[in-house]
Amino acid sequence: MALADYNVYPDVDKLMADLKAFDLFEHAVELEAYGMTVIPPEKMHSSDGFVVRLRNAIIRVCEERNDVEIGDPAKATSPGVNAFRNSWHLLEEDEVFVEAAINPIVLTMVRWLLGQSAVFSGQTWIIKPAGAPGLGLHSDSHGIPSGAGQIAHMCNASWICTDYDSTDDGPTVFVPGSHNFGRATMPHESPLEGTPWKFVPLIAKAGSLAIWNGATWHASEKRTNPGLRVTLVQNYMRSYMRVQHNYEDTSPQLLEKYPELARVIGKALYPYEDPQNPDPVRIAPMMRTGTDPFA
Ligand SMILES: O=C(O)CCC(=O)C(=O)O
Ligand SMILES: [Fe+2]
Repeated sequence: MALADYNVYPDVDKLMADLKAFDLFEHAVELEAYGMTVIPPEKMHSSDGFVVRLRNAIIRVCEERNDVEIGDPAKATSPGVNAFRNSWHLLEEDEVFVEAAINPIVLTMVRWLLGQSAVFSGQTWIIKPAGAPGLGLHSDSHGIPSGAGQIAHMCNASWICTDYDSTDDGPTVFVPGSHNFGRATMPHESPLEGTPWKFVPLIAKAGSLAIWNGATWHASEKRTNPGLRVTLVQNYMRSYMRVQHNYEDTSPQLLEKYPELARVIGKALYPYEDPQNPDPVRIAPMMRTGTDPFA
């Protein structure tokens, strides 16, 4: 008799049943041990043609929102810096983004990491041309202070929309086990050249899902191959520590009279004001909070 059969711990029993039915035990263990795992397309239970529809939708929305022409990502050259703008908040642009967000394998792994109350936090694309630089090592668990690393607080469930065959494709890279450090990277640990930490590349076929504990340190390599790397990034979070009232609408008169008030209501913190664009002014303090409990 399996422990789940006693039916005394429903939040876990359902997960165990799903992990078994979808053959995900190895991925669940990798996620615990390494802080990340890659689930191949054949295990994703996606509908026919899903990843092609997803890739096409990303390209279409990018073209429409940014007034650029991209065409076939395998043949496209750099669409220019404008293509990187307006990349967030895709859910209502095409139902394929809803399919991506509620895929049963995605939700099983998300709930394994974040519990049954996990919530969807945001979707954005990455469209990366030849010559695009990499990104330094960082944690996505913005706002989680060091000392709170025993559990995952948020995660990143990214759909790989073009093949990542080697580091020349400019893939994400990970420091295995770094989720257990329970803190964000310090500036001197961040650049891939010179960081003392060992990292591994995300190698995966289009249609795979890469999922990582948001606290797992990751970065990306420079892309040297022609064509575009296309990714749908999805963030999920635990539901706790949400404000009871959205004080973003506090009157300008009060804010001006009481300058401390803006800080107290988190005026410069998440969520973004512009739904389609991350706001560096809001990201920086959220990320810094991850380095120290007093930050
Ligand atoms: O793969 C990349 O380019 C880095 C992406 C990243 O940091 C993220 O999705 O959080
Ligand atoms: Fe990241």
